[in-house]
Amino acid sequence: MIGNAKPTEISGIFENTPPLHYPLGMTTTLQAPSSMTGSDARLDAIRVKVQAGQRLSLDDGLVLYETNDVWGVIAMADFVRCRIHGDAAYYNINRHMNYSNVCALSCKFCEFYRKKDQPGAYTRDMDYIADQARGAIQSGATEMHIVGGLHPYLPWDYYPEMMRTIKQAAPNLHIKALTAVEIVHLAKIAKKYKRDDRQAGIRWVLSELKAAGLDSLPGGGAEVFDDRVHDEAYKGKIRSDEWLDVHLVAHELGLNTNATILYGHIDQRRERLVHMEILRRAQDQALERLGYSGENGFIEPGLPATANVTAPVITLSREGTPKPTPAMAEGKAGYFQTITPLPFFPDGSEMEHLYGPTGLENLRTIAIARLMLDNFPHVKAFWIMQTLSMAQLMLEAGADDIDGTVVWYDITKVGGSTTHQETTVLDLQRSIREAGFTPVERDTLYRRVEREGKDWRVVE
Ligand code: V47
Repeated sequence: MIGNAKPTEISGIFENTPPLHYPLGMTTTLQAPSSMTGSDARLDAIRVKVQAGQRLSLDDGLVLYETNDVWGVIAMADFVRCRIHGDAAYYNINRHMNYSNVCALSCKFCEFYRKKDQPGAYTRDMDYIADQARGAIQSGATEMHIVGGLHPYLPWDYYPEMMRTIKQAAPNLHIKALTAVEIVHLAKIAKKYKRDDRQAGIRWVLSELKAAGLDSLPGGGAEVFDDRVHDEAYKGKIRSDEWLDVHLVAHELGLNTNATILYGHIDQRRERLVHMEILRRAQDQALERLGYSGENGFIEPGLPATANVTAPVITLSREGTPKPTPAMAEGKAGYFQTITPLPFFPDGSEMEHLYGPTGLENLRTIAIARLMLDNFPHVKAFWIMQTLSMAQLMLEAGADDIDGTVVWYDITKVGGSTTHQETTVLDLQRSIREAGFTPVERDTLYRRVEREGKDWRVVE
């Protein structure tokens, strides 16, 4: 993008130069950057599918990972991103909070967890939690993002109490809390977990938490949906089938959720693509419930049983397809809002000997997530893990969201940072504008927010 000029201005200034970002609703042909045209003929067929909004196959995904023409891949992702979102790029004002870092598991990639009596172990009481909630609204936050370890001793009652405490202190604060892994753990400690009917226990937990104030689920804990990777890097954690059960039940209860993929450790690129395919089949199911009808699109043969293959194929990347909205879901169901690719950070983990992915691999993975997850409305470049500079570039590579002000973050400490990892609204907006997009403050459900100081309201 050139300066802050809008795409239409650019095409006006430089005749015959296609705009770098395609405004919402603009019909145009997808062009490879001229320097790259013809550099990898395998991308031509993929470009045709992308232009038509057709679903890409796993083999297409592998080409996107293997090609040297990474800028060709990025141009396609930018095209899809702009077809869905125009020049909008989202951020929010939020707070992350960890109620405890004590965890029964010892995942090899994780530097966050502590054992109960280990130095640095903490568990927050309700006074701390209420203080955090009050602090959040005083600074104008719309969302509290809460996760913790699988605490072996905290009683079930702690969790609904945490929801009620926050809502009492800050009634308008959206509570996005607890990964699928924690939800299954809670079903166990509440003695509601039934091996032969897992969804029943999950339903009980989510219904109770929703009644106490839970508004949506974050996407953590998905890692990579693959048994080999699971057994080597996070044995003991729930597998993909249970992670998907939690999100399915949450959707059925009308809660929106997010998804993640934690890549760049011992995973292989094909395993990442299978993970994405499993997620997009789960989203097909959620969108079908919302009333989207299917097409005869592509269905990958030979997927694990966790990928539901009975739902029709539904894409949002076709010209003119409406995005799902909370209003559409009202009374019907929830859906996946966002995919957040999380690059692995080795520091402080048991897998410290590994390198972690490079910047280019991160850019490529964001772009591929945008292209493969054709039915996810949003792709988030989480600036805390990607860095703000890379997140800014990722807005040009398929991402439409960079998360929020965050303030405290304890899961990863990139580049030796501490738990205080805060950015300002001005920095978020500046990064977005410089990338040629229009900053849009959103709430957790991606509704536009209008504000005066710390007072805000949803406008759509
Ligand atoms: O569940 C843990 C991952 C997740 C490491 O839903 C690591 O909007 C990289 O899920 N290197 C927590 N990743 C973060 C998360 C998230 C963040 C922002 C937004 C949303 C959302 C979700 O971080 C964990 C785990 O998968 N993680 N350790 C690591 N060393």
